Amino acid sequence: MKIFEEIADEVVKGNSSSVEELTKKALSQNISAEEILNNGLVGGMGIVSEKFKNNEIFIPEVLISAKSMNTGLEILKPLLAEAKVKPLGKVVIGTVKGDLHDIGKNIVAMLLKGAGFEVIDLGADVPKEKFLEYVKKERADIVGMSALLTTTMVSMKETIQTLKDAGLRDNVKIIIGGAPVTESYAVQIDADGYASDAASAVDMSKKLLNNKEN
Ligand code: B1M
Repeated sequence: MKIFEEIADEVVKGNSSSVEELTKKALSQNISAEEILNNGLVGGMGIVSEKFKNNEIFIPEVLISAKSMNTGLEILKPLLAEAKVKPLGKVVIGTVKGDLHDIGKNIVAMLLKGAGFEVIDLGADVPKEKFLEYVKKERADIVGMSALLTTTMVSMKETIQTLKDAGLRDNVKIIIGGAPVTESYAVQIDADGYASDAASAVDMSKKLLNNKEN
């Protein structure tokens, strides 16, 4: 449908006022909030995600697109809640204890949201106890941890141990990332996945949940 392409296009351009206008226009044409979300907004962020992965666009453009997507999402939210549209899964995400770097984590959170996940962002400097609390409280499907300092990577390991001690390790998939983090570190600390960038974090999250269902 042309209006979906138009919404997606404006998300890619990061044009919040057009996204708002087109989202309202689509609703006035009796198109469901779910379709607008999946085909328009999420479709647009999917293109952004691919472009970011291919180095065709960079962080500022991703942030602007995500902001425009959020403008549309805010309009749809009450309708989606009414229609009980099921998100792809629930992700609890944060930058680990001692670490204040949140730019990369915020991009990961935005792309996950853009892909249709429900994201609970705990912010930065998140202690292991808080991850545990939210995994329990929110019945999360995925825990996402970010670290930018070599000295804080150990908090990822401690958080996983805390989940194990609470008997909740097997209830969630754990994905980690951040500049100093590697695939082999993920294996070493018993995380389920590592992603080098935000778009890969979305791919990995989808993959892990598919495996969880099987
Ligand atoms: Co700091 N800092 N910093 N810093 N900082 C680095 C990380 C550093 C490499 C700079 C350097 O020395 N060359 C260095 C770390 C060295 C090390 O440990 N090996 C460093 C240091 C030392 C420090 C301080 C200790 C400096 C000081 O005070 N002496 C201090 C620590 C504070 C603390 O955290 N306790 C500090 C402070 C800061 C600022 C507050 C000033 C600021 C952060 C602001 C903020 O985030 N709100 C800052 C910044 C901006 C940086 C650099 C310059 C940029 C980081 C960034 O945002 N990159 C950084 C140098 C660098 O990386 N070139 C540096 C852009 C971002 C989009 O990339 O976060 O890697 P990134 O995220 C990517 C991927 O990694 C991945 O996807 C993202 C998008 O593609 N990803 C995930 C990230 N999280 C993921 C999670 C996933 C999956 C993928 O799954 C859940």
